Amino acid sequence: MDASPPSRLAGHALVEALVAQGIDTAFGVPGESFLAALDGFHEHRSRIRFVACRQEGGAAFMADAQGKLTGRPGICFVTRGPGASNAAVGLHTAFQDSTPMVLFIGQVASDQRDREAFQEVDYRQMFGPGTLGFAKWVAEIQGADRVPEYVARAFRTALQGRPGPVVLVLPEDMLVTPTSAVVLPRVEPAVAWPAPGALRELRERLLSARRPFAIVGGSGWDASACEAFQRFAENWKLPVGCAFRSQDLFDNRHANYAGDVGIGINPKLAARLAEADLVIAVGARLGEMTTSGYTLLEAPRPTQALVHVHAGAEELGRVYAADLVLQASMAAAGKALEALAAPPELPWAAWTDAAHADYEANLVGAPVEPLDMAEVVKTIDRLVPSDAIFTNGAGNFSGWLHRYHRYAALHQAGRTQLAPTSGAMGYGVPAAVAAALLHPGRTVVNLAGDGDFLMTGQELATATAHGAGRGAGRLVSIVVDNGSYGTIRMHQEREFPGRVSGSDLVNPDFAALARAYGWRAATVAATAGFEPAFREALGASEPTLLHLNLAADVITSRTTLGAIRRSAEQRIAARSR
Ligand SMILES: Cc1ncc(C[n+]2csc(CCOP(=O)(O)OP(=O)(O)O)c2C)c(N)n1
Repeated sequence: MDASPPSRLAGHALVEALVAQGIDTAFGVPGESFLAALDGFHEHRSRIRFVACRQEGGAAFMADAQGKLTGRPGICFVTRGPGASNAAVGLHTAFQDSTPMVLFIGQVASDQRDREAFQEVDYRQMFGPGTLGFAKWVAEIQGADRVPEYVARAFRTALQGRPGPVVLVLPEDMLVTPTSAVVLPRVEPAVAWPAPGALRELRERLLSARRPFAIVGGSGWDASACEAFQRFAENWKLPVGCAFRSQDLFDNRHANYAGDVGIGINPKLAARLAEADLVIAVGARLGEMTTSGYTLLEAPRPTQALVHVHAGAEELGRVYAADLVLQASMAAAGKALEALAAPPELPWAAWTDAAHADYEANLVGAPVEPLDMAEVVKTIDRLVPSDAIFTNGAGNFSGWLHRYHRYAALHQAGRTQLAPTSGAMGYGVPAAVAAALLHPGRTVVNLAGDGDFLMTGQELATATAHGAGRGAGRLVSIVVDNGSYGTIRMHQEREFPGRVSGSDLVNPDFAALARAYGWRAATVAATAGFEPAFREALGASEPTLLHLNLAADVITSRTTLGAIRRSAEQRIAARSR
């Protein structure tokens, strides 16, 4: 038995418990509701740092990025009602992305509960698992002596099965109560292995397939799992597509890579997937964005035979009536799949080669003047180290990154893509700041829209305050300014052509704004100006914002607003004839 530590405040024990779980960084915005926990961070400051952010939405996005980068739960501390409300966006993002996270929320003292005391909210109602959108588990720590128990369970719940966020509520009086409770050891999630019978059946299905296709996605991957999955794909010469915003789970330069199965999918890839006779989805939830609104794989019963491999039993059969389900953690899935013996000749070799050729061909787009976003992304790709981390929030601008950037795989470089499958605007800046703080030696590039950027742009101040982007690595945020909530404008032009409503933006001078936060900055209006500006950013020892002016008409990497409007007008005219 461990000897009991001397009595200390529960807030201190809480921070000790985080250290025991291997956490060295927590993000948050302070509140008077958890002063004793903040004091715990002070007490243990040589082992764990508290990164104070400028808005809880930014802090929660940073914790999500931490969860994605480390594979351990990201940690976020916020105060009662207002703080928790702001943090909700990060919680929702972590839920949809299956990112392990623990959000700690300060709560009113126990003897004030249920009076609608100052900032009081019932978080079990607000975020409870019943909402199916915010948290896997919401609990209030019931007494100082039980801090270790709740923290360990929170970590296990966040990591095990389908990973996700957990909320732990901290009554103020609990945090200031002394306790001698011993913290519990580091939690390692249970590993689920696929059943041998199911693996045999998967092999038989592969042997009788003619046009198989593998989709990799979701969370819970580590380097060895990714490597093992790659060997499985090589052994069986499978074309591999990455689920929406999971593009770093497979080497984008690999001969089996077929492209990303997400928004703005390569039409040839969509056609190939529709033609496949067997889809093997590993780790992906197969959400709306990956399935093009449940059409590429028709819900609930796809036309293709479907093998679904997922760590969470509750995900298997939830949307798709798959032909075969395998419940497995990604590490175990990788090992089991790579051990499946493949025949020497596979009838679909040409199909896989063609899939990769389609991907390569999709890297070439029509040139655009004066600013060609494809060239911008390719320039970045050429100049940054292969382990550079790319972050983005939501908006059409991200389509250029997803189409033209060739992500390195997790097993080659660690995670290189931080992007919200929830489509949360504002994710990219905080994720980039978190990545730069957690990996000071790696280069971090954020691509943001003008709308997207200003949702959380205040976190440039957090970067400055905590020295992000001042190590060996570089931190660059690129704002694609088209004076518009362009994505919404695009949908408007398609549905209500010519009737712009609520989607025009009047922007600040982004370069001046960045300088005010202590960043370097430059504005680029034409393709030729980008490379020198980006090279300068890579040479600088401070973070840099590059402000790019893009005509609103250049709405995606495939079409223009004008073309969308014209085809909508023709459609409407044809209907009224
Ligand atoms: C937090 C949040 N609010 C609203 C939306 C709806 N939405 C999706 S894309 C978009 C516009 C994005 O604009 P911008 O960042 O300028 O990028 P663009 O589409 O112009 O490239 C909006 C408002 C969202 N996804 N997330």
